[in-house]
Amino acid sequence: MPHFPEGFIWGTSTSSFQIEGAWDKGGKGPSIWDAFCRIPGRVHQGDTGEIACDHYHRYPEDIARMAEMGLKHYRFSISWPRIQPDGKGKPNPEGIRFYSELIDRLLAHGITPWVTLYHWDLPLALQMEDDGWLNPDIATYFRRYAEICFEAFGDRVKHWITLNEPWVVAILGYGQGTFAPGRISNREPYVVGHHLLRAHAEAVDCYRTQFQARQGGRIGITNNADWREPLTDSAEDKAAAERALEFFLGWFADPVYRGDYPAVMRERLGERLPTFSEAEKVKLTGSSDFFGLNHYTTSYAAQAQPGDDLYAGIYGNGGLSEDQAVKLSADPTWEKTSMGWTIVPWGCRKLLQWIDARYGRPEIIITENGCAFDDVVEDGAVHDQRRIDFARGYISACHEAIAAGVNLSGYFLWSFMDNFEWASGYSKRFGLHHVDFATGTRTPKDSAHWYARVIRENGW
Ligand code: PNW
Repeated sequence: MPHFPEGFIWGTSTSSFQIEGAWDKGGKGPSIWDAFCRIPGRVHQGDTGEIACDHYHRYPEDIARMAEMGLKHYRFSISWPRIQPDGKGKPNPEGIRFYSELIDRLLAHGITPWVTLYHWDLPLALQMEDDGWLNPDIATYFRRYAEICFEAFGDRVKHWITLNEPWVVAILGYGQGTFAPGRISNREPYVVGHHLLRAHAEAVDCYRTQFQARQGGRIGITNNADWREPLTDSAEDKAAAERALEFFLGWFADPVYRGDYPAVMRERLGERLPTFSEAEKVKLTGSSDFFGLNHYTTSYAAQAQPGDDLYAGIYGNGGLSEDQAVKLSADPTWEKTSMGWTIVPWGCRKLLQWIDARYGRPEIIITENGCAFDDVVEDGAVHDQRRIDFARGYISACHEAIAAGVNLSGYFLWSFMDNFEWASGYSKRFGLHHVDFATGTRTPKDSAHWYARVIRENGW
């Protein structure tokens, strides 16, 4: 049985909007996702986050279940509008108290909290009054919000993640318009990406100058990336795959590890890609204590040919494919999850090796990996063998990457329980626990029992 290095971190992940509910309780202000859900047609069957898993009220039960699994690490996010209802100004004491009690209870059960500051639920007022991530001033607001969190929770939280998946915020929120705030543009994503990076750098600077020495924690950013496999051995297709990875992950990781955007983005985007000042480059360079990675799927990449419809039969999400001149496709033999995402474990190994080489062997932590499948509840059990097979495949790929020299130190499964899957509402289930959204009842799936054993044995 393959084992992982001593001290390898095994965890599960969630996010505030997807599980908490209590959308207008405890002094919380509305977020852009509360608003987006109420626009007809944006979210599957008009689902909302009003109740979600009701984790806001049921967190003691959820933490008890975590402890039952033997979970030692749990990643969750803080809802900015619970802390600052309109995104600015004084902290809301009830919001502070909620997360403080959550953290205390996790620690009392021997579970280490990994806290994401921003997992997409922007205070609505910042969107309506300040244009959200399009406004350069948001870096200052985010720094202030982060400071409140470090101040309130940093005595107990030692693992911080500034932003979850800025690529999704920029591309799905401002490029394709399928996520809040629902804007469609081929210019705004690059502006938004720029201010997300500046905001990240400000939060890290705040932590490092005001808190890190005293509190002794670590802080980083989490990016998402699929793997891009060249469709053929041609030089053109290899270059296309490399370019696709640079537009996907290099966009957000190069500034953090190398101080600026990939050259290929500058060449192809010209003035649509903003530029960093020298001071910003200094703040960004080295601004992550670990390389947070969310990874779900793989596709082939080929050089786009004139007349190609880059979005025809689109497989997955390539971002703005025309900007990259990349045509994506999937091998018909690859199995897919209920999201339509291909299951290709070796893509995970190759991506880890690509990151390892490009960024100089950083410490990598997979902060999300997982899959959606439909559940059948029979006699109080969910026999989700496909989820077990998926996780076994990807965890094996992680093991191979480590054997090949990659400095991977942790793996978090998405997700601890079924939850609000954004534009798909409650129709997609990623959880290790089945949630009946009518009653809130949680049922551990077979995958939860399987993962508990992986954690216990540090391997499988
Ligand atoms: C991530 N894409 O979202 C998020 O961090 C989670 O909140 C989410 O539930 C999970 O993955 C599953 O979707 C993504 O289109 C959403 O490439 C979309 C994409 C990637 C990640």
